[in-house]
Amino acid sequence: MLNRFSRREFAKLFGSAAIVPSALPALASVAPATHHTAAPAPQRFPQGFLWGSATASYQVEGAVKEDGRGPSIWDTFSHTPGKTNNGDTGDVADDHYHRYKEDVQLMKALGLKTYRFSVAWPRIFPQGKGTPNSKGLDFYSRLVDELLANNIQPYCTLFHWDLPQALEDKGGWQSRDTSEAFANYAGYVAQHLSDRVKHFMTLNEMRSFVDIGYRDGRHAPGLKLSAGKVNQVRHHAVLAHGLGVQAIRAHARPGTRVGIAENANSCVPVIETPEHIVAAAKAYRETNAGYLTVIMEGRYTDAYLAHAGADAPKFTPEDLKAIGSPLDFVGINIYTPQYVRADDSPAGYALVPMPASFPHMMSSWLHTGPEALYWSPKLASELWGIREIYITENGASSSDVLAPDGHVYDTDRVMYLRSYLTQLHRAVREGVPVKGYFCWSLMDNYEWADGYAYRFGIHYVDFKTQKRTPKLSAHFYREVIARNGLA
Ligand code: GBH
Repeated sequence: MLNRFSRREFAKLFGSAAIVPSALPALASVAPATHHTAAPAPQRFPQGFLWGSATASYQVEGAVKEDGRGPSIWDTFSHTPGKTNNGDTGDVADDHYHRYKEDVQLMKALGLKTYRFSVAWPRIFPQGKGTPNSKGLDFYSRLVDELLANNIQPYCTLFHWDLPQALEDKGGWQSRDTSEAFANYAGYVAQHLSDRVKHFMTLNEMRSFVDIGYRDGRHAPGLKLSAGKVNQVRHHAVLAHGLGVQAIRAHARPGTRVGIAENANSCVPVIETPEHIVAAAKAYRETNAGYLTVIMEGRYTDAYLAHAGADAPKFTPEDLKAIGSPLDFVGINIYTPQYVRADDSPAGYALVPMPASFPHMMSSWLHTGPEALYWSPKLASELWGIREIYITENGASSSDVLAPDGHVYDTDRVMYLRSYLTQLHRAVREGVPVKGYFCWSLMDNYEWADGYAYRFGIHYVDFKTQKRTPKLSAHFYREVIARNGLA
């Protein structure tokens, strides 16, 4: 069965040379496993594959008023009655700000090669811009030192949704000034940490904070803007990314690598036949048009602009140039599949809704479709010729309980991870250039509007005592890392 398409097919489909990069190394290296010397044994990953885990500042740190941190939109939102499950806030969270050394020991016990954390912008610039707060930077400097002392490579995200409230008060992501303030902040952090941090990601999941925060109102800042305004917010998000890339390159040490962590819509062909695969590729490009696609191609697709019509964002050619800045790597967060089928419509594809019976994890949105971990990096690398991809998040919520013997038997999370990693292995074996994988999350934490009831950790956290307990999934992941594979 044909499970990839040729360069000629791409050219025919999309026409433009911009998206049929002459390199297309991925295609050339998508060869039968026997030709791929990097993966020596079945179910083993290439030597040096980076096994990691991820967290985000507001979800784990706590200490929201410490060492000069300014308020973020999530402090405001979570303290607004009725906005979060049980009224939960990130005031204390995992108290990671004080317990980071203990948490690095959890990572070490797992055998992690890398750890992805985010910097809280309001710790560095309490007002969003202006005078930096050195005590804020000190925390991340201590964390980075602790990681390196334990042989764990730091991967640093610069924005994981905790926008300084002072900027929101001036329009937040509705204002272009926020994109510029982000670039200034990103350059500052890169300047000060790039002596030890070699990988930076600009923004985490633009799709989430734009659509859920500014359109649906279920995340901070809780706005329900009109389509035109949301399109402008989305443009400012990708612009912040682009200006951020430029600022990092201008201020970081040479050799610093810059990328992004985006939750691309993970299109999966309903059946792996050529027609559905081609449809999935078209859908991948169009349903990510306002995010990953404009970043990879430096232009909005015709269909995106046509669909927006009078609501299209305002932008300049310079904006697009910044947005399309070449990246050293692309991070993709992958949780659920979006099934796609071929269709006779002009678009050539149709999105297939999930049947009510489709299996999901504790979070009802988290449909369990492991092939997403195969198709998303594969389509991204083939569409845009990306040479270095990381799965910057993948994981699952489970209704974990501490058993009387003190263990947490999260067999469903183990099943989830095993089946997803099997698909990731399939991609890597075929030559899709995935270089690392970050499990979400190292430990249970503040799951945004869902509060503390939804646990994504591979370590169980007792939020009364802050005790961490490795779950069955942590033991499973440790075994995967130790053997660099699944079998
Ligand atoms: C990631 O989002 C985030 O980066 C991370 O911070 C988070 O903890 C983790 O995943 C687990 O959720 O309320 O029904 O509209 C994953 C993508 C997008 C999934 C928003 C949840 C909200 C579902 N998320 N979505 S709903």
